[in-house]
Amino acid sequence: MKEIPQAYLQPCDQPGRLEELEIPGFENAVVYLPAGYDRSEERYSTFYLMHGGGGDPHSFFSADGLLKNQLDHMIASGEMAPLIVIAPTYYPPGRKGDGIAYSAEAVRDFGPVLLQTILPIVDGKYRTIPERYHRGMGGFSMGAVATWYVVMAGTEEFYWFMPMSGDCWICGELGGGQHSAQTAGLLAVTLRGKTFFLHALTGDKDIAYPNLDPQMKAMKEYADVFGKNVKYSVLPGGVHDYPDIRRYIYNALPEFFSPGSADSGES
Ligand code: FER
Repeated sequence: MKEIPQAYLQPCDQPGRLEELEIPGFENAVVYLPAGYDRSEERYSTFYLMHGGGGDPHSFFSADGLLKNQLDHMIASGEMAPLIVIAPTYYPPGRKGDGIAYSAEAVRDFGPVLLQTILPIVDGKYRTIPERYHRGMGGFSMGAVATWYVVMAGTEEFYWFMPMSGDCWICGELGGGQHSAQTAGLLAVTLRGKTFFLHALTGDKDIAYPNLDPQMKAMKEYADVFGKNVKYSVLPGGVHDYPDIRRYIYNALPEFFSPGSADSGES
């Protein structure tokens, strides 16, 4: 897995910008608009990026500017086509500190909110390409758990998925580890015949590795559903924190929204 170039941590001379977007019943989402958005008539792909447990929309787009700088540089260098990144939250106001059992409910309930409420708001306000081939979703930890719910329910709306350091909880908390065969089986029956691309990433020192790794291995048993359209990458030494997650985004996001990726899933 490539390292993020040091220069990408610094501000870029072709910066995009961040703004807030109101979502009924939730704190504002943070939206990243790429350089040139305000001067063009272009339409852009959208990527929905979900924070980890206890976090909020500013967890990824924090005051340190690191993810924003990274995205600016990835686009300015031509590594990645310009895109819009939306960072919503799955917590209703005041509930982000309510612990893991509540988080499990919040991410489950968030799937329908994203599909039915947030997508139309985003597509109504921004110049998006409102088609599933131009929509992706990813997230860290509980944000990955949220992503797996949308993998199950949202392939009409989404084609590209990037769960990072978090497993699928459709069979219960930490279900990817505790019930790997059942989880993989449910994913397989749900996704058989659907077209999508999924890249799961984690580190072998990550607390979620014992949950995600058996799930990904169990999924590989269903080669007709999870073939070259599913990639799984493990960073040696990678841990459960935002710096390694930014590295996963650096490696995986440029594969999205591009015709070559869907059938080139070497890991
Ligand atoms: C995992 C998925 C999510 C995991 C932890 C989480 C330990 C989230 C934890 C938290 O928000 O506290 O596989 O493994």
